[in-house]
Amino acid sequence: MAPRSRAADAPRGRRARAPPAEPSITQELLETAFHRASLANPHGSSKPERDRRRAQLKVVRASATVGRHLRLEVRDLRPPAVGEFEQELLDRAFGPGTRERSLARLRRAEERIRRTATEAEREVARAAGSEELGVLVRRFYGRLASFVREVEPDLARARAMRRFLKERPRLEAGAPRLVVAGFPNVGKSSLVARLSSARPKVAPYPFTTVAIAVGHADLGFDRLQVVDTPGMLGRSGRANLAETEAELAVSRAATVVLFVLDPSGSSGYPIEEQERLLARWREEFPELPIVAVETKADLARRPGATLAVSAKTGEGLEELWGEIRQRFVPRGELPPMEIATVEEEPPASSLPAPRRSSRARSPRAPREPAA
Ligand SMILES: Nc1nc2c(ncn2[C@@H]2O[C@H](COP(=O)(O)OP(=O)(O)OP(=O)(O)O)[C@@H](O)[C@H]2O)c(=O)[nH]1
Ligand SMILES: [Mg+2]
Repeated sequence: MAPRSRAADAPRGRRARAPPAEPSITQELLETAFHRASLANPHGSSKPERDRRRAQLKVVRASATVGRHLRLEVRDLRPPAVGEFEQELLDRAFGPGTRERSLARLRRAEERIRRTATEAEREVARAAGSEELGVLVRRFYGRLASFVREVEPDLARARAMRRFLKERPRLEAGAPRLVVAGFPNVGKSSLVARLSSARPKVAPYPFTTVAIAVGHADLGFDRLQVVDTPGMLGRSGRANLAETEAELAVSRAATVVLFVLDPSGSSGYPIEEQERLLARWREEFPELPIVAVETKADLARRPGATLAVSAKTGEGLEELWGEIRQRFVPRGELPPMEIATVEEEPPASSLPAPRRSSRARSPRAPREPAA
């Protein structure tokens, strides 16, 4: 006997609504689930036996399809894909706790679907005949549809979050990271292009870089992730998403920070302001190794600058690379001891609060992102 059409089993309310221009996530998902279920074509010696088996298969397939899709929708929103950096970035972009709440609601929906399917299977096993089987399957489909509709906003949020993360390179968990940071327009991306395989956009205006980008360099014993960041201004409570992303890359993702200073004035930001921000980072993250470098040495060079480079001419880059390399040690090797220095009181902070876990880490050992 030919399988019943999915239209016959689909919840009745659905067909009465005017179809939207684009199918919603719920619609898409339910269509797929009901379609898969409608393909059930069981063997059996008698028609009643086949009808019962078909009803069982419909329940099992529809619920399994929905369950699998719900899991797929959240697969990249959990560790290891989401580390400390990504988690805080999502909090900032979508609201604190949004990811966790949506994941919890989707997990609950999946559990309810599983329980309801088990109940429906039991009822199908006890059903008296074809008519009752039809009623049971339709009722189960109706419940399934309402569970999925309830979490439609969470599904939409999960997709938006996945898209947001997809637009950014994935930071390799556990591998060393050099985060290149500083004020806007100071030459960060130009240096990243010189130091790594990345070829970020370079332009003579601030906020050319609006999200992190990653290139790679060879440390000899490990592959170094070189992270380009948007410019940051250290603005208390007024930072835009790009600035916040840069601050989080420094505070949550960096093994070592390369803080780029532009003394030439061509960036539009006074060197004193840049130095103040550097001093605050050092004060608030005393265990985070920060290498300060002055760039655009072909335009201006301050007397006494210890590390001065030019991304344009290549001057000083070898020395800089040597300075960077010695901050990294092979994984598992103990870092050399450092003597602590006392610094003056910083102004009230606008930087992300340091994490206890990052303070506890060795200053030179590659830092692992939180699972
Ligand atoms: N003369 C000279 N110009 C440089 C040097 N490094 C960068 N520039 C110029 O400075 C401008 C800004 O360079 P970027 O590398 O885009 O600076 P950025 O810090 O990444 O800028 P944002 O992404 O906007 O924060 C560009 O016009 C570069 O060509 C340098 O060493 N010498
Ligand atoms: Mg840039």
